[in-house]
Amino acid sequence: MTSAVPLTADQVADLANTLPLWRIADGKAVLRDLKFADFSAAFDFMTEVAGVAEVMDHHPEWSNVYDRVSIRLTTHDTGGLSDKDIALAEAIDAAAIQFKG
Ligand code: H2B
Repeated sequence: MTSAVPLTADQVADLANTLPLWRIADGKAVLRDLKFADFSAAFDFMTEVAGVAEVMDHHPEWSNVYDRVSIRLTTHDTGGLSDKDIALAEAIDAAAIQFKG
């Protein structure tokens, strides 16, 4: 498995363009809150993302309440944001489109 590459300061500064659906928390993490039709859709989304995360060996911090999922992405191995967070965020954005119907 390839190791995570920390984002440069320029890449962090450009995150609003790279990941427009995510908020940046202290330059150390990105956050996104999602709402689905119901619990079943939210859980199907989480199941899809869990599979992607396993393949990527990069895992979200997240919580679920009924039809809502809150996600925080950061890289524990490097103590901040890395290329793996961008890749996982992009995969999550694609899954959100799929499961939001
Ligand atoms: N997920 C996240 N979000 N950050 C990491 O640093 C990380 C991970 N490291 N998943 C992986 C697992 C590492 O612990 C294994 C050993 O590759």
